[in-house]
Amino acid sequence: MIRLFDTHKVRKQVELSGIWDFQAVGAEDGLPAEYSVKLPVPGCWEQHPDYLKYRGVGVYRKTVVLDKSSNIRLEFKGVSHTADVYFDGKHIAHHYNAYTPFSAAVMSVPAGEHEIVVRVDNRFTGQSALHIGNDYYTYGGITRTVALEYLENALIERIEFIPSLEDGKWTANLKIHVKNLSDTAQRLKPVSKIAGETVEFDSAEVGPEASAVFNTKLSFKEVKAWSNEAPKLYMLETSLFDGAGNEIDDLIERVGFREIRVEGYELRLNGRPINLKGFNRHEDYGIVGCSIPLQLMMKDLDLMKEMGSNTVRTCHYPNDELFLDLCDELGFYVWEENHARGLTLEHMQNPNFDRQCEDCIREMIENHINHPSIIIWGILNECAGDTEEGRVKYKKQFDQIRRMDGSRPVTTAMCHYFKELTLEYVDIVSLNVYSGWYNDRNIADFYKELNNWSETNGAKGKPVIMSEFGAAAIYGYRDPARPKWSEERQSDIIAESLDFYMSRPEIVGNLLWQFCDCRVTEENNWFMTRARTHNNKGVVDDYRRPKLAFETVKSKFKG
Ligand code: ADA
Repeated sequence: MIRLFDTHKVRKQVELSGIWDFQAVGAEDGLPAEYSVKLPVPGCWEQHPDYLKYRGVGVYRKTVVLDKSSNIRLEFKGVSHTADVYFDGKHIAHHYNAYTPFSAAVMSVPAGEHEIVVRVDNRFTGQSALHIGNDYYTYGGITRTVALEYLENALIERIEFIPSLEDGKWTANLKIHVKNLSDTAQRLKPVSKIAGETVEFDSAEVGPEASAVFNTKLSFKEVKAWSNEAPKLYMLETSLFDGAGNEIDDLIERVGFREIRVEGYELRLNGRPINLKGFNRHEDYGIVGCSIPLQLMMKDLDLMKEMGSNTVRTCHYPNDELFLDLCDELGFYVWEENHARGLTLEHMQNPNFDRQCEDCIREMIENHINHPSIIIWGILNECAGDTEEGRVKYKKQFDQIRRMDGSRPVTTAMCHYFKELTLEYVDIVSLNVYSGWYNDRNIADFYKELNNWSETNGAKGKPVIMSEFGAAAIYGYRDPARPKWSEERQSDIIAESLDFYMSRPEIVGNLLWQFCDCRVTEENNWFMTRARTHNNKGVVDDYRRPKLAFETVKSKFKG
């Protein structure tokens, strides 16, 4: 499944999910002559008995048959973590980062059989600044859906729909990004339909192989707002016409009318203060790894809802669009962030770091800007924001986000208490604090010290989110002495944390670390502090079996 709704009526789109040929190869090898294995796409290669912990290079192959001669585009929703794509032997795309989509067009492809080959690399090398051995697992493979699209000589590349409330009335800025694929100039004209209104743009001449943006501001009389309680969605259908008036392409988006703002210590949705109750969730599930099928994504959200949660943080990378579609439909608030976890200054000095972060932010926002569920953009979880060089990099990334989308508050989850230099850049102060687990500091006293520090060091008057807190427990390990790693102790620490944090007026959100246990890498000695080579701080385990803390969280969030 590509999305939870049809994105085209005109453009023909074929999903390439299914069984692909696969061959593991050496890092220096060329493309294989023979393929000995079959693997499902989407999927992680770790689900195959021969590749349970394979870190290396693997090549996927699929034969497709085009029923007519056409320009085509291949769209990959996620390949972990570096992809090189070949079409009929010709290299057409290179992409780094497991968690953002990319595409490549091929012009004038004849009807008949063609070969798609994807070389996938999940190694940790100096080339990769963001995927490193870390406290989550970097799986390998084509882990999200692939689609093949038939294109005419121009296409709608993407659409941006930014709603806002002006004097109680909904308006929206609408931008249609189109591209002329041909080598001659042509007149193009988009027409959009939403909520019973039709928007005719003036046609414009677009140069050979050039892009153009059609921009307008819309006002609406009677539309319903999107919120957690009533997640009303609208289809935004845009057609593209050529100079002769032929409808040559279309793109359907699904949007919601909602506005999110920080006002004083409050986070306001459609003018009304909201409180975020939720979880950090890694895309990880026993057996299937990071390639989670729809029904299990939905199960996660159902479990969160059962606990009275309304929010999910996509720690520490952009998520599968299907998951975001579900959040839109079910009315979950989402904090989405770029890909980075715990990078030291040395990691941030990798020559590829700035570019890889910039690409990740750009691809995240371009692809996810229309999801009403996303109400916060985050960056650089627990990186070196306590250094001068780090501060400059944080600023650069916040500036990039605000340039691309000024409609959502920005934040970063921080842990360099009393030293962080980035407080002035955030709209919301986000604190990762493990009092009670990594140390026996008093939860309330330590928070008050932190709050005092942030208020006097650049974040005066800003709301706070407790972006991570929690404790580890091994599923099934019960002990009346309530030692660390027992389900009882985890539940105690969470209960005490929630009782205090939920009583503070400036804390607008509590996001537990974490929803589910997740696999971590053996590299960088993670196994030494992570029993089972998993981060065990989930309130459910990696198979979603609830620990004692499940009921505790439920009683606090619902109580
Ligand atoms: C950090 C980090 C998480 C996780 C957590 C933990 O706060 O952001 O990714 O590693 O600590 O379990 O210690």
